[in-house]
Amino acid sequence: MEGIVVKAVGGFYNVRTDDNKMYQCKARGRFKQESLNIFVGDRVYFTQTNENEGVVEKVAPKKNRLVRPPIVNVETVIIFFSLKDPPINLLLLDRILVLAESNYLEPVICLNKIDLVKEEEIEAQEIYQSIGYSIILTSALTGQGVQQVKECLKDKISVFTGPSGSGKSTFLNRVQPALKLKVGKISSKTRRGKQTTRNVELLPFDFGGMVADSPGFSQLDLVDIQSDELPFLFPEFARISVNCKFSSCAHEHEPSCAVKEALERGEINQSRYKHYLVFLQELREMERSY
Ligand SMILES: Nc1nc2c(ncn2[C@@H]2O[C@H](COP(=O)(O)OP(=O)(O)O)[C@@H](O)[C@H]2O)c(=O)[nH]1
Ligand SMILES: [Mg+2]
Ligand SMILES: [Zn+2]
Repeated sequence: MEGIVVKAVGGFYNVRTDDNKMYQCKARGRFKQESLNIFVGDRVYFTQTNENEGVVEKVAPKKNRLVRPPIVNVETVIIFFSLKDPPINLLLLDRILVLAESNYLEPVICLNKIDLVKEEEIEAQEIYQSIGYSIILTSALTGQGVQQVKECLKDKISVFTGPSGSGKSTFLNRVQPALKLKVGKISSKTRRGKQTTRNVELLPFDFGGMVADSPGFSQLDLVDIQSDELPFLFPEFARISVNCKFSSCAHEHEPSCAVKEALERGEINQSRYKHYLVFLQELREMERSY
């Protein structure tokens, strides 16, 4: 039999089969040493030992792995920012996009709390749409964007990520009220919500697909990324860098750099380029400290 690990606690794996039955599984003896290699999100093959128990025999190859929360085979990452309370932070958005790109995830950017701002005031929408990212304007309050987000979640393993207080839990409850996720109260001091989500578990959508109940990328260090990879994690840079004089161009001080030329023509966004330099510095400093 086969299914997906939706929860892992103390050597037990809760596995959901494609026909939505749950089995509590242990790892086969021989496999136990490798049991550290079984994660939430893994597709596993198991032998049924009891009505709702089994033994994992084999794990399918993983497509990717997030470190925090520990979850594998994520396909869609819903990047959730509110436009107000708290306001959008483009440096953090670019950091999450770099992490998503480096993990081969398909990012969808939700700009939430659209009910609090005017649509024509949303600068971020144009910047990121022109790069090619999917943007959905949402409101957990009015329900705007719920249908569009559902289409992105259908039949996929997804994580929601983004700052605390941006409305992730409220919105997910709107997508599927039965999830009953805890909603954090915004503290009037910081205008940020409290962190209310913890252990990772995949929750099923009744329209198909699953979502991690704790936010992805909760550790936002750019670990495991090499500084010379970074130019390829900004897709709009990668597309035109074929025209840079040097194939290893870091788009910094090199002559005949197509990226810098595009920046001067206004075809590359200033804040994206600025954040690129911030991350480049960060990665080089990490590399020097090894
Ligand atoms: N005006 C408005 N408030 C929202 C919206 N979505 C969430 N909120 C509020 O923002 C606060 C934080 O929401 P929560 O779902 O806990 O955010 P999370 O930390 O990202 O999970 C709560 O007080 C929600 O009621 C929205 O679309 N519009
Ligand atoms: Mg939450
Ligand atoms: Zn260049």
